Amino acid sequence: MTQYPMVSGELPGSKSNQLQLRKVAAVSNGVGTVFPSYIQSASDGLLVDVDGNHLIDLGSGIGVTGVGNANSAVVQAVTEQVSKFTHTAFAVTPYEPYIRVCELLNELTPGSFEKKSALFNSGAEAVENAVKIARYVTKRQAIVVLEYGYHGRTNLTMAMTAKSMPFKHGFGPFAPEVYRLPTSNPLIDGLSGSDAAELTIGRIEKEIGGANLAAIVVEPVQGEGGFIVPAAGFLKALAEFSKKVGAILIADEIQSGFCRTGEWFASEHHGIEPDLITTAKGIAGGMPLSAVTGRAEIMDQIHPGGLGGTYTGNPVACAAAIAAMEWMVTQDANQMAKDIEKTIKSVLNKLAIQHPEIAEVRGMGAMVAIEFLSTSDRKPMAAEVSKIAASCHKAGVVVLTSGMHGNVIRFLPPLSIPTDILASGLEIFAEKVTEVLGN
Ligand code: PLZ
Repeated sequence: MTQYPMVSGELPGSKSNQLQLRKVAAVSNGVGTVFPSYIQSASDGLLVDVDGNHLIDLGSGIGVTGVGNANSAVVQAVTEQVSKFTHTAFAVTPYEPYIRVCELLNELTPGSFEKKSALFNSGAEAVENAVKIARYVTKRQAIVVLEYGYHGRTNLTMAMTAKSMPFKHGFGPFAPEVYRLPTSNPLIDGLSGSDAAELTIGRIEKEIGGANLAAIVVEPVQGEGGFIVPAAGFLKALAEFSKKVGAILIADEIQSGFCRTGEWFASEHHGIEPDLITTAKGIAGGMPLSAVTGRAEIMDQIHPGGLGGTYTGNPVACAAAIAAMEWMVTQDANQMAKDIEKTIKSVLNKLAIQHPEIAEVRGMGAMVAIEFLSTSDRKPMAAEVSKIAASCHKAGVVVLTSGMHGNVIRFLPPLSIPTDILASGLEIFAEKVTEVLGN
């Protein structure tokens, strides 16, 4: 049996290095590349680079290819659609796949109430539109977001994103009426969900006033923030408060959705039924598509033409999404995520016993992270974490860092990753942690 990763010589290899020279010459410096091995093909948990190296993919292109790269059902659906037509603009002359995606989203997202959806291109665009809808419907302006939150790179979503470097630095002024308030981060605040919620709600009441609140936007498991899972009861309390004051609860499930956490949507772990849900990433097997799904009585208040865009709900992306969602249903992708959680946590929990710098192993399903704090003063160990990630890359394992302080490594492999490939990637990760921490 072939052993992965399969790497010959140094990474990145010579062909990748040549491409990197062209990249530096042609592509804006503002577009970064964490691991410049250039990819020519990919499958379930493997990325093959232009030098023929087979890398283990524990990041799914930032949580996108949950169904696996070049998933055969997605490839077939895309191929068929692309040979029929590639674009008409749904707002001009519509087509059926757009409707089917909306039907599937209305059915699969949490909430037993009647729902409607609208499609967009990127995650940030979905968040922008959810906020537009919430402001229109409530006739209010204030948007509450949480510490460690990430919602995108457009002007409004930069305002909603917590971390300055690299996302916001120098790009202001940012959109007004966005308020960042404390979240529940059990490792750091040590608070119960209801105590953390009391603090946040108290701040909303004093600093904004419930009557001015249009929406609270939450990530049920925070993505770029470092896979922080709010303590039980926190989101439920925010949902109840939001309802009480006539505001809208928006769950940004762009990273946590589509079976990533072992449920269709991470909101289900918290027992909440958000008024609006934003989705993207895992929705379409790598094709760019995003959506806002929510209560029909909210979604239907917007005037015709109020929501849209030239490419929104592109037919090829819709065909991919239908195939991807059907694959997740028929293959029981939630079970895959739960199995991945067991494999990852068994390795990481053992590693945490060996290394006291591992402050926490957390997350759900195939969305698990490990946070490093120094044992002497509990300071974030960002330098060590980037060293660990770089050594994994050199060994052919793609891992991603995250967290406000860059001291978290997150694992979000494709749900379809074969167990032996996942195990091999984790084994290398464990070796590199021990190498870097040296104990
Ligand atoms: N909301 C919760 O995770 C995208 C961004 C990576 P777009 N996260 C990865 C980067 O460096 O740009 C994300 C997310 C959550 C919104 C978004 C934004 O989605 O499709 O990148 O616009």
